[in-house]
Amino acid sequence: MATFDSCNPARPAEVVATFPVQGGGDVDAAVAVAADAQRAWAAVPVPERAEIIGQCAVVLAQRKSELSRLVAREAGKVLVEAGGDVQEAIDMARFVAGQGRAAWGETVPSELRDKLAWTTRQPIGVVGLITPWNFPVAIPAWKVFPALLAGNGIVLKPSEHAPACAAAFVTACAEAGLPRGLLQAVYGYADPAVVLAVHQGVGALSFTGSVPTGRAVAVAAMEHGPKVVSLELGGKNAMIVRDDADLDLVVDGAIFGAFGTAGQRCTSTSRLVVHPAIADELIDRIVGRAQTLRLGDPLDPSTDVGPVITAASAERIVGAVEVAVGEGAGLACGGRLRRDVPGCDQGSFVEPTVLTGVKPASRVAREEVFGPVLAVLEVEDLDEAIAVVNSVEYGLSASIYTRDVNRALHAVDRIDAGIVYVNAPTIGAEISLPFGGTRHTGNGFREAGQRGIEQFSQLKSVYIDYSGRLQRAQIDNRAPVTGEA
Ligand code: UN1
Repeated sequence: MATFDSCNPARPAEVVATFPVQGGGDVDAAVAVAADAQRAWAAVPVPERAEIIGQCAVVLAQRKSELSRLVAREAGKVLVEAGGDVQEAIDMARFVAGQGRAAWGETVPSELRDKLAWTTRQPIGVVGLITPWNFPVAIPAWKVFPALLAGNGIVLKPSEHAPACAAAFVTACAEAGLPRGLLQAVYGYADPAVVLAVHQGVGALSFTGSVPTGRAVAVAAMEHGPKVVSLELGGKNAMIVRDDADLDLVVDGAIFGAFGTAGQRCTSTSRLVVHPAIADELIDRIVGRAQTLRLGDPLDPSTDVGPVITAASAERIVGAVEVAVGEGAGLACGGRLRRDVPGCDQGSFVEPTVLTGVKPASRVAREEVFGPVLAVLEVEDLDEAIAVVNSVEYGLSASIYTRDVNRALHAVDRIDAGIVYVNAPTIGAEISLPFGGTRHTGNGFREAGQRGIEQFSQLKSVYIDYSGRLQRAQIDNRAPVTGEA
């Protein structure tokens, strides 16, 4: 059988794990096994499902160090951020476990006497999950735990860049007591993902990744029958900085937001929309800090910025910087691809990059770079700054730095994004609020929070008439229609 290797992006010759390249037949088998296990799981009371999910949190917490090291080795995330990734999965398991004893539907008063009206949730059946490499434990967890609580079986297709993280997550869930077969994983490149998207046995598909792949997957899924398809795609997240902002706070936020995870988060801060009165000072300070960031092995606790995931990504990122400079941006720092980072043989790193004088219409101001590149745009008027923030095709996350509460809330109201921060960068969402975006970032669903379960369950409205006679909604207890105008 053909196999593929996942490797350490810091040292691509170092193989982390070897997995089979799976295809259609493997997906068929995985769906069949998950469907079989799901029939029994759907009959398990929700609080009991929740207890097993709670146990997943316990096992993940016991393994946090080991899993974090694996995330650092396979996805190239620096150790503290790898720890955050695993912690997000633990948090999600705990949150979802708690939901197992919370409201499951709603009860509303009926307009008729002796009648009940309420909703309940039904499982979808088998759900397909396609997940990216950049949060290789957290994002599977965001999807897997709500889907399990809702009573579904699961087939998970993780990114080919982080299969070992997904496999370790699946193993932890199995050891926590998840019934055999309920959570299946299939490995490989695009093939199993495409088969999953169009599979007749899969009732819902949840995808996180790039816009072109997400669109292709969604179109294929919709063409092949009724399927709930939820998409979590890109971002072009902006931080507005007003002239009254605490600049120490802004510098810390911009550095973490733009260069954390080497800029490879869908929530990364990629635009700084700054008031001209403070722009020069702020750029100087951000550039000063950016130049002190240490590139290195993610496993070394003194490393600030790890490698980007592949050589091809690194080339794409520096290509975007070159285009930006060609379009008139100033290169204040960074912009170079580095393959000479000590201890990181042939790993591809991109230096933290700050581009100045960026025009809202230029490509780097509009297109997702997915790398450590911060584009600075100068805008004086707050409403104009908000219009710039809203002018791109994405609406995932945004932030405003100001000490003026009126300005802050004015922006919160008008920014068109799924997540808005005040005096904090665009990254760092917590799992108990919904996560997702507007416009091309997604298709209206949200992950996490109380409503994270919605993409994985069907609502059923139930009416129970205990009056013993026919009661007609909208008709009885109303004045009769006479026929006269
Ligand atoms: C992603 O970038 O794909 O808010 C997810 C954050 C993290 C999740 C990011 N909690 O940055």
